Amino acid sequence: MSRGSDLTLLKEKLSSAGAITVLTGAGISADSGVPTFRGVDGLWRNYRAEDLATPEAFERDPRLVWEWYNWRRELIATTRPNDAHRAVERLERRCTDFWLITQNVDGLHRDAGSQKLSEIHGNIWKVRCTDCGAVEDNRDVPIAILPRCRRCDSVLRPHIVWFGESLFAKDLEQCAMVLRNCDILLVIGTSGVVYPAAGFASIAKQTGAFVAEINLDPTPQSALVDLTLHGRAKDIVPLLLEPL
Ligand code: BJW
Ligand code: ZN
Repeated sequence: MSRGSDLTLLKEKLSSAGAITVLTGAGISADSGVPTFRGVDGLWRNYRAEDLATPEAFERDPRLVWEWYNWRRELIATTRPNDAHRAVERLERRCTDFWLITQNVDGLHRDAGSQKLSEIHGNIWKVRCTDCGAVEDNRDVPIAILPRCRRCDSVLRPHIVWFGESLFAKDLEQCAMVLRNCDILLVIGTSGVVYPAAGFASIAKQTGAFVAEINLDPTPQSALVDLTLHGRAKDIVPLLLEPL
């Protein structure tokens, strides 16, 4: 099928869907200037996310991990939501049964006004005490290294889910519900290699949802989904909201 007829089909599906779930990854923020993890600009000082985003890396060298986050906080602080984030927010307003699952920690969906969302890997603008567990907002750029808890003076860490750590139970429960109950799942800008999110398209498919992927390139999920639109999220997602 041509891209034009795929686009029309997806628009028809969206306009008749009762429940819509959207899953986003780094690709949706790439158009705002946030580097993706597995793209050419995903390295920092030759480290990959897998080298730094682990509890072991933080235990070994918390300063190094915080320096990486400082670099990312500086970069993300200068970015703004793009047309794709804004279109996802408009979809939320248009559909009463809507949920957004984002793997992104940059907060750009919230900045665009999205409210019905789970940030399943956390948020770069929140910190958590490694001892008492208190979570608080922190927008310092740069953040003082090493940042310390105001309550107990222990070291703070980013409130982010690292490799080998479980996602928060409330997020997993919410995801299970919205994946099982949706009529359509839109998967936007994720490489589909990091679990558990990499399994979400398959869960929605098994329970009868129509699953569509929007990505620059094919992914491991492409064979499983009902339809793929190749291109930039900022160009394609707004088209989905145009009149049929
Ligand atoms: C565009 C575009 C444009 C570009 N428009 N598109 C085997 C089975 C199951 C699990 C595991 C397993 N082996 C290991 C695991 C566990 C592990 C895992 O999945 N590892 C894989 C690498 C294999 N998962 C975990 O540890 C998770 N916890 C968990 O599973 O707990 C239970 C458990 C533990 C241990 C063992 C088994 C079970 C936690 C995962 C937390 C991930 N956190 C990170 C880092 C956070 C650091 C930070 O941000 O500060 O989250 S990893 C990193 O990847 C980040 C992202 O959210 C995540 C996903 O990446 P994403 O969004 O897909 O980005 P990219 O760069 O990969 O892709 C971008 C895509 O966009 C590409 O496709 C481009 O083409 C596209 N694109 N420009 C449209 N303009
Ligand atoms: Zn504390």
